[in-house]
Amino acid sequence: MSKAAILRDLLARPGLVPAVGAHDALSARLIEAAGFPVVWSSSFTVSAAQRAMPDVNLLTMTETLEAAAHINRAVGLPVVADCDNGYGNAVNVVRTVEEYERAGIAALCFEDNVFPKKCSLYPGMRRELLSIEEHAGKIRAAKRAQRDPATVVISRTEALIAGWGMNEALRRAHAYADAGADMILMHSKAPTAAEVLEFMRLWDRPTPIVVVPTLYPSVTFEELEGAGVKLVIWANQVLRGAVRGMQQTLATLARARRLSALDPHIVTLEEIYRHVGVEEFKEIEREFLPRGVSDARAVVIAAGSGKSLLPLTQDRPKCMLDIKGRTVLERQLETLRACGLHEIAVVRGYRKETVVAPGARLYDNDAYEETGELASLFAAEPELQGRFVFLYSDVLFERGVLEKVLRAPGDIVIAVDRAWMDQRDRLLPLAKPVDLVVTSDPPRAGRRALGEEAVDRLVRIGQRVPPDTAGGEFIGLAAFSARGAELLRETYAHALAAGAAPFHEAESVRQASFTDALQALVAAGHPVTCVSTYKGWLEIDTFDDYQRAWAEIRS
Ligand code: SPV
Ligand code: MG
Repeated sequence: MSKAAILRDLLARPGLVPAVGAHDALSARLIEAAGFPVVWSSSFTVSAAQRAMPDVNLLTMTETLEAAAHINRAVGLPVVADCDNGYGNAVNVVRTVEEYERAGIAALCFEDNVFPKKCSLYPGMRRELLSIEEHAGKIRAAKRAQRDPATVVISRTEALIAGWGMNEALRRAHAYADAGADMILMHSKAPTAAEVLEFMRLWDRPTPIVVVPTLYPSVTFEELEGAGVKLVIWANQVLRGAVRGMQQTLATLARARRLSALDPHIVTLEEIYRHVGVEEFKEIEREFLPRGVSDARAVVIAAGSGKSLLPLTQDRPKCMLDIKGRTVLERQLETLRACGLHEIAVVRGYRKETVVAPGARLYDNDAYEETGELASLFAAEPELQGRFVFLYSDVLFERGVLEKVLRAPGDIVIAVDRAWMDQRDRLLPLAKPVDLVVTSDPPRAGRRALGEEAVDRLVRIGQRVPPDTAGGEFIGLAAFSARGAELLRETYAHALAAGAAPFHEAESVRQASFTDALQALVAAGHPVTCVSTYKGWLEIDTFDDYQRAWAEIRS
């Protein structure tokens, strides 16, 4: 059903139909949201709002059409377009009808002003009207030009506006109805509705009547309806309300010079997002854009006190330690950004005021003394929606390691260093706790995996994994898909609700490490993919590590 047919349908019902004037696409959308059935694309408000110009035919047909087309596209409602005097003679009217119909406009209104016209509302103007014959010819031309039989052609007479009297108004209305106009707009500048109501009493044709009560604003909907008017156009009040709103906003801003002073007077950003369809846009992105890393976030867990590095960590957490002029955290953020991850969150705890993380969102786990990494991760729960990367704040890794993790298939992916297998004998007995990993299909010891690797799944992870069974070391880097993130949230919520104690290697869920959550995911039957790396990372957990970092990092 064309919008013209929708409009015809509306007009065929008994009673008066209101049309509200829009000056742009957003105002049209607000008119629709407020429940009005028809939009008037007004030359007065479009000239004022879009060009700050008087309504005197300064805008061309194509400019006016562009405005009407934007308005029309923004709403599902039929639009009645103010086409002034058709921008010339009957020849111009034909092109106007063709172009407006192509843009999906339901109705076109042509007034019998000469070109260039002057807005009907301006006081103290000498007015000239076309001859009845010439305007009737334009209406016949418009009716013949329309392709959609439902398109509504409104013929407007300015006889009363020009002060030419009721008889001339009636003569013109009759002639235009005879020329085939679907509706007659009888404009009036009288201060009351008396003139228009008198016209309605004298009107003896079936052609329905349109009015614009701008200058006789106290007339009620019911009075017009009772008089048999079919369409009332509330033409410019939305713009005038908007101007008042803008002036008040500006006056408040000039006075307060602080944006929050405006809060009670302006709509929220969210409201604008709603009107312009930001959610729909996101939905399209989610559904159709290739999944790059740019939609992924990173969450760095930096809440712990780093006791193993005292006294270096007396006044700052480990991530704030300096290595050759840059902090560990700065280096991490650099690697993340180099891999296209720009949405970064850092969870602080110990000496949180010293954490400097430019461009990252900060979350706090103030209970860092009594809780574990998992609680810190969930301090940033809003970030755990959609794809995200997890990392400890005390590991530095090469970009290639992160890229490999991001490329790997699977909803939950962790990086496992296989160099462990070569070094195992040298490292035993372990001088410090290590997150050891048992996987389903580890590469053979001493062989660095090349090319396509078999899919290797996590079987067991933690610091209590017997070293002789371990096939690698977890490096503190993991990636979750949107589904993986959901599984993690569910697993955590479930463990919390069950009050699981112990929770894998931890005494309780509150004290759990990230690896306990991974073990819980495996236990619940969710596959965790292990991506092999061979060194390419270092951890800063002990003073030895810190010294090694200084030695190994070149710049
Ligand atoms: C308009 O809104 O542009 C109109 C109505 O044509 S009036 O301003 O009253 O002429
Ligand atoms: Mg107009």
